[in-house]
Amino acid sequence: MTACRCAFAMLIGAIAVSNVHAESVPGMPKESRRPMSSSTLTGKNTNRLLEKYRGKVKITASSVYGGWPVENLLDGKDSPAWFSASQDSAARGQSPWVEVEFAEGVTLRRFTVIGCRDASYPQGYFVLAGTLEVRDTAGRVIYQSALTGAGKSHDFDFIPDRALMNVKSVRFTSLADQGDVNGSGDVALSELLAD
Ligand SMILES: [Ca+2]
Repeated sequence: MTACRCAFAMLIGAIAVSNVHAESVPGMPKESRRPMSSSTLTGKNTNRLLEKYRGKVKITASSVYGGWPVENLLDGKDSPAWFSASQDSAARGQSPWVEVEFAEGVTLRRFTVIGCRDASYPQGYFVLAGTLEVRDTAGRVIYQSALTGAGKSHDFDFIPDRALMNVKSVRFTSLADQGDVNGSGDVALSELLAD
């Protein structure tokens, strides 16, 4: 992996997502269909759910770069991060995603995606905009929302206007990223938090 330090060539991504809106899903709460807005971190996510089910959740991704496994998303540390495989980025025409699956239906109040803070490759791999899709134990999409990342590390904080019940899986997918500003064409995320 070659870290490109010619950072902040993210203008293209920012423009690309300006017209993206959360898709309409039948039966989805009205609040979820609002247009994409900037994510704002409001206090720390307690990570209640992932602490409670530690070791009992299934974590998967669209791909993995060797040495930066998907388990890095749940290790409780900003570094190391998870990296997608080479060329698995929105900037390269792909839809890289990460997903948490619970062993049983849970109540979800908040889901936070911590942007790349990897100590070795801290720049050039950010996801700039992404969408969250939550499914219940019947496989139905019960919540979908798209956000642009907030802050210098591009974090995403999804807070539904009411608690989501009977949640089985949560998937975050990159809509725009810096896959075109690093040598590998990949993206990275540091951590996932669920309350
Ligand atoms: Ca981590």
